[in-house]
Amino acid sequence: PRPIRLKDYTPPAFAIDEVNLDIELDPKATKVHSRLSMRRMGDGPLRLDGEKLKLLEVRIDGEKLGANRYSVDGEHLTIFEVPEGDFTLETVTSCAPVENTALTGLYLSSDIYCTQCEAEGFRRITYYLDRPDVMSVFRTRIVADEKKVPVLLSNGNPVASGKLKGGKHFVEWHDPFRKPAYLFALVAGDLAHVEDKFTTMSGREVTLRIFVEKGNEDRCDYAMGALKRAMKWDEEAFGREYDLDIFMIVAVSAFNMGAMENKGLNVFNDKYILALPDTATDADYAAIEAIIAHEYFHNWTGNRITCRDWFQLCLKEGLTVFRDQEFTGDMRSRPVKRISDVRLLRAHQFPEDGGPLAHPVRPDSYIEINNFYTATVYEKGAELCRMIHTMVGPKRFRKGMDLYFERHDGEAATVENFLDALSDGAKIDLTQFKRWYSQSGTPEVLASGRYDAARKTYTLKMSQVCAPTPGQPMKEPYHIPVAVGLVGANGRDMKLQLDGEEKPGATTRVLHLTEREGTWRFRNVTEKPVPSLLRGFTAPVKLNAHLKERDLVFLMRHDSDSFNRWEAAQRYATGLLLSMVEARASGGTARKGTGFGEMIRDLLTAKKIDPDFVAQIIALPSEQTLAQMIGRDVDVDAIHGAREELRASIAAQTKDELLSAYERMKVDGPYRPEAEDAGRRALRNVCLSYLAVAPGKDGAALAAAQFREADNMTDSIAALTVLANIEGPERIAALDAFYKRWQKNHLVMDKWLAIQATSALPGTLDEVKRLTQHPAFTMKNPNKVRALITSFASMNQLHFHDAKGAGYAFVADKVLELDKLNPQVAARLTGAFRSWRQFGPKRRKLMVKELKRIAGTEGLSRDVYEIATKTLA
Ligand code: B3K
Ligand code: ZN
Repeated sequence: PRPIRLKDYTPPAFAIDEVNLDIELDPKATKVHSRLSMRRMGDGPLRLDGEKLKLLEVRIDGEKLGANRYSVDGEHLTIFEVPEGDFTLETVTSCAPVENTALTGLYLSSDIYCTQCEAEGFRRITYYLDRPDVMSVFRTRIVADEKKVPVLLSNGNPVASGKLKGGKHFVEWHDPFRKPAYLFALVAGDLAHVEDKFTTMSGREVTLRIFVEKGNEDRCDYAMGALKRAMKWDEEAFGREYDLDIFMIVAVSAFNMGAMENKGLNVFNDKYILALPDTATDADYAAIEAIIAHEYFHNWTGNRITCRDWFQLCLKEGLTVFRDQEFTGDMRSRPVKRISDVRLLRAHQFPEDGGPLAHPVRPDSYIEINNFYTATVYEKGAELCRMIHTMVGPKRFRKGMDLYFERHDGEAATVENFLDALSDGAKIDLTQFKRWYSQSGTPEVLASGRYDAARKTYTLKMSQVCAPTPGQPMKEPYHIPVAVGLVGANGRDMKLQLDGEEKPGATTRVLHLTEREGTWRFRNVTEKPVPSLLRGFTAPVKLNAHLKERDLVFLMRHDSDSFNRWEAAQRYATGLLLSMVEARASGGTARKGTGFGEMIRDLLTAKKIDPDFVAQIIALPSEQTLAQMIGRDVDVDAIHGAREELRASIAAQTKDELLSAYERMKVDGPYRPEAEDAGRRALRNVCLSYLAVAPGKDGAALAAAQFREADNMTDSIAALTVLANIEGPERIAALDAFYKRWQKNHLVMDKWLAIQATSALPGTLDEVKRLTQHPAFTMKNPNKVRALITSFASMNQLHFHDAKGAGYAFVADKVLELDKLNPQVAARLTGAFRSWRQFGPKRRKLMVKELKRIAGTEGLSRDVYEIATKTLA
């Protein structure tokens, strides 16, 4: 397969002014009659994209073309000659939704017809210029059996419907907004719906409908509420109003990712819609709210302004993630949201950026675009928007965004368009900043400070380096905004006065590191401060500030910036854990540190606490995080052992406080998913997980009791997770009871699978293998694959990296099996091998062997081929 390159972009040779689709649904042979009003725009032949289609007829301006006038292969339909002026191209094709296991294009989820067109799925529905810069007005007429398929949905507004002979019926939809084909959607089946209304800021009434499989109507309330909050927030925060008369969401069970922002007809993985207290966890509720918002926000950032080409993906994804993060920050706890976003960035994006699959936020080449819906494009992309927001502040950022919408509404835009609008509207020079979009890798910032007591100055030096990444040996310096505070011995922030400034000002300042090195001198600093750097994580960098342990302890207690308090705690714990890991490897003794336990004790006994934040700060860094910090010759057993040891010693040190917090944090009254109650549950359950490893058997008993008595899924799952990691009859009994109770609920069964796949107990791999044969599992459903196999491969570091390579071999087998069904999901799973260079020679060899086996398999998809070969390179 050949790579596609950004530098080869050329505008389309034809425009499509109108699309008329007539789709007659049938599982084995869906017939699509398409009429495209076309117009020549540039040179070149008319070459339409099409895959897995049976071509039945081609006509131009009504005249049927003989086989000598066109050619077809597996990817294109080329018409040799077309009229000079406007013309109509008609094709009749057929496709087979029931055979579509790749879940891109038109497929069946249970018995529901459903489409996924982003990035290049529309070409599996009909021949088309399937690229985002070809925008058109769509009219879609859907025909199906009235009894079996009563609900027929597409984008826009319904304009006609009626009965047809032979028990069939039709509905016709018209979407007045020009859009690229990737935003097309069709959903049809025997669906139920719930309905609500939203009045927009200009007073228009919009009908809101959520469609679900029958019987699930009572599980949509939270999603509907979240949708209304998102609609209101976008009006207030960005001045963006919804533009059609109806907004629809459909929940389906077979879906390659989280959700899809099709114009007026979002399609969701039902995991992110369906929720009741006894089936969904707090984390599920939070994810539902965030994803509903994300897809809704795409209506402006993605749909009204779309991408010129797929290299510009971050234009809609990074920006929309930034918007949904801000939304959640407003709806819930802002500091906790920031902490969890940075956790996510470090867990997924940093390793990507430091490994063989590193690519810029705007990639310059790809083999399979679906492989580029990555943490880099999404999460780092969001960080880039956030940095601009940090540098200009909310008011100017809004001005920049207003200008972006004003200039590019209705267009397919580029990253340059976005940066120009922001730079003009928010009045900031982004010339150097733009490097963030084209250079891959995570910059490292080194900082050191010196206090001069005689002069009362504090001098801060910072420098930046960025290690080479694939294809990029050298990097130009980045424009890095670093928010800085200086904390006095009393724990208070000092007012900051930089050299050359008349008087002291704010206590947090954003410094701009734009060269390889920079120096800042603060004046009138009356005592030696502890620096609090990169407050709020103002840039996606790795900061090394050489802070002493006692400074970390000080910051974790006193920093006014919540993010940096959490950060200091994480660094402290990480330092301790790394020394323990090393001690295990060298047979030496580890540094002893009780500071973390003391902090936990203080936090848990403080008068006023924010439970959600405390839950974050007292949790230890994950095994994966530690592996990343170590970076080479990683010993997964030593990491696991050290982390368990520290966990147990903290638990022993603070058992009484943990127990009393566990009691105090109990939430009374009926379950409410709101952040306040969720925070209490989160803290209570972190306490439970520590107590489980405290001396004595109380922890296990508490977990067993909580498991029996829980009236909500959050508490039930937390208890079951603890039990699943303790060998014995209670474990089996709990897993069985859970299974018996929830076997009919496929989403809850996913949790049951994932808990077993992530257990640290020996024998987990065999259990996972057994579970692949269990009725609750199928390779055909991506949620099941992710719950069982991806969880094992990417969240069970201990067992995936089994010393003999059994974990690798199992996952590689599954990759190959899955690739035949669903290349996109198989390619994701292949990513589990990406950090092979971090491990010792034995494991490296075993991983490379599996990667080579994958890469060398005949008939491999483009998706898996690209990931496997790039990972090896
Ligand atoms: N835009 C979709 C992702 C499509 C992925 C295609 N492989 C969902 C989202 O980001 O909102
Ligand atoms: Zn998105």
